[in-house]
Amino acid sequence: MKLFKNLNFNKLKDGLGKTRSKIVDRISETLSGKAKIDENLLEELEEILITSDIGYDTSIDIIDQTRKELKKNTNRENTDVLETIKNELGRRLSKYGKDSTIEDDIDKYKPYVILIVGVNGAGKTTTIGKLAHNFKKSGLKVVIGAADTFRAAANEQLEVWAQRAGVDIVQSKTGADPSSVAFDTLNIAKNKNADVVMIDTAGRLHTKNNLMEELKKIKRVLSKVFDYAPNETLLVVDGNSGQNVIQQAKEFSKYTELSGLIVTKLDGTAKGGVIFQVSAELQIPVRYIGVGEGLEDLQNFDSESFVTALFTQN
Ligand SMILES: Nc1nc2c(ncn2[C@@H]2O[C@H](COP(=O)(O)OP(=O)(O)OP(=O)(O)O)[C@@H](O)[C@H]2O)c(=O)[nH]1
Ligand SMILES: [Mg+2]
Repeated sequence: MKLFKNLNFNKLKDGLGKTRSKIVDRISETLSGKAKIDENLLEELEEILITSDIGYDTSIDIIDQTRKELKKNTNRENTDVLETIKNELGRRLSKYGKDSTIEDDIDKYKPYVILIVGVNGAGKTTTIGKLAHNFKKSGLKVVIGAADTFRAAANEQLEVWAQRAGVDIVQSKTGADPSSVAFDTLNIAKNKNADVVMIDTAGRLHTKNNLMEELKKIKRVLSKVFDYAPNETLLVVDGNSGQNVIQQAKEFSKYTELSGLIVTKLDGTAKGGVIFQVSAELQIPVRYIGVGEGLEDLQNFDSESFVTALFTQN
């Protein structure tokens, strides 16, 4: 099935403005006017990468590759260092999740079940609203479950998003067992013959053991209705969190197997470089990225477009 994929290059390019200044502009400035690319210059570039949330190991590795490229080329002045760094970054980003996307697999299950997890305020509920909108636009029947029963306002917030997207929502009282909401949601989705189910969960600190155990219970309950469920457990992380994103992702994956990442708020942050690090460290794909607060602002993640957008000056 050919599904609608939301990818607006200009919006992505604009959204990545601050990250571009931090990475690409600094590299360009360092390179500009330098006739000779020597070891000092390479070290300067390495430092720029390390301080751009790309991660220490990745940064060292990229400069090593650049060094090798330079050695290969007898005429060093002709080596486009910026282009080499761009290619190296792109290569790392495209390593995971190239084979298939959620959109490719969604019609293989009915319903396709997506569990959304993450720390407080990462953007889970907003992302579910935007994703529901994208799926609906593709002609899919969507049901979302409000398994964040922790916060009083959580139901209302998800309900507003469900209305905006024009999809069904299943909810319960504040304080209800999140697993029971998840269970009801899947049964209702079954009766309605829905194509996709998304389960919203309460924000939880990865350091709180009992809350992390609760996620396991939600998963067990989902698999009681459909033995294959959930198809996806997506961790939502806030791009502004920089290095904390890595820590969160590692901790969550200790408790629950994650199938992919959603990185939000890339529009306002200079720390977008973290996307190069998180996928490599966790060895799972980035599936979607948030580039704003509106209904249209969740894009399918495509590594090539991301790197091109990041390296495109106006
Ligand atoms: N600029 C921008 N803001 C975003 C994006 N995604 C989410 N937000 C904002 O981030 C804030 C938190 O979003 P929520 O969706 O409520 O986050 P949550 O993870 O559900 O939060 P809890 O349920 O409290 O854990 C809201 O003000 C959103 O509008 C994004 O891609 N860009
Ligand atoms: Mg929420």
